[in-house]
Amino acid sequence: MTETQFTPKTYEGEREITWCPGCGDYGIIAAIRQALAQLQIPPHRAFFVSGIGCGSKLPDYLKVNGYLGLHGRTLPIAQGVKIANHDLKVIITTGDGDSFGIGMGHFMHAMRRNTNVTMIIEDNKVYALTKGQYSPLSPKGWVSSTTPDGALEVEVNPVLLAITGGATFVARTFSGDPKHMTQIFAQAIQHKGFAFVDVLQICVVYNHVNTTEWYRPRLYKLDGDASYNPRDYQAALQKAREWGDRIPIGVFYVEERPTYEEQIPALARGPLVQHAYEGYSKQTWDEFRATMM
Ligand SMILES: Cc1ncc(C[n+]2csc(CCOP(=O)(O)OP(=O)(O)O)c2C)c(N)n1
Ligand code: SF4
Repeated sequence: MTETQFTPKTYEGEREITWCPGCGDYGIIAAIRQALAQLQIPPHRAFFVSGIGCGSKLPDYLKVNGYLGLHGRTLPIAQGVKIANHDLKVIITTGDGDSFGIGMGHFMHAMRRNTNVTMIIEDNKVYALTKGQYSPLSPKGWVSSTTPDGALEVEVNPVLLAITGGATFVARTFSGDPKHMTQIFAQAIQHKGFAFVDVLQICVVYNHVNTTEWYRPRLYKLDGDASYNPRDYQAALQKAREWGDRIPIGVFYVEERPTYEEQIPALARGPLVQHAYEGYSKQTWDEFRATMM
């Protein structure tokens, strides 16, 4: 039997957590730490990227490599990190506003590239940090400070969008189900390619509709349905459209496709950060680096 080296505590950060009591983000961060320990990922081999928002504070509360980027710019950063050092496990933790509002364009292109990163959405269906304005995931008719008469647009369906956009692992889980989240996060992190996980996240301050009491009787697990095959594209599309009285959680879709990094010839010689100073002296590189500091 091999000895366990890393435990969920290994990844615990030192900063004081400032989320509201009862926020679903507490469950998400606990499940992420569980999944990292389950996979025995050394903290220095994990790189978390986030944007701006309540959920985007998450990497700040972990003891791993992390980068809190600009609002909506998680994916350019995450893909850059992955290309510079494809030995790292790159994980994005971000809100639905960050990803599907200002960050939407990046999302579409990252999926079709199939960059080998994991994107975890803390989906509370509002812009919580900035006091509860509607987000692209708020349902049509949603009343907020910016939509006092109800949102006019239909909401984005993130799972359907991920399947049709080219993500090669697409799942949904719930911030109130620690075991399910851990299992889904571990699968997503292990997947080779763009892995997308939509986490239905409780926001006790700005979302009084999609509460724990609202979700519990509606959620059911695809994982428990032996007749469901996540490699069946048409079945996945159909499941992704289900919302309302019954809401599926679990793995919707899985596909194998070459990753973006695999198709870059230079990366076959190992991570870029380990390449020799080809054609330039070390002094030249050191001088160049010094100009960037
Ligand atoms: C370029 C830019 N535009 C707008 C903002 C203001 N802003 C900060 S967080 C945020 C929305 C966050 O919502 P979401 O990503 O859903 O995260 P949550 O707070 O709900 O976890 C906005 C609009 C900003 N910081 N930068
Ligand atoms: S406002 Fe909502 S999302 Fe933000 S910390 Fe509080 S409960 Fe969590």
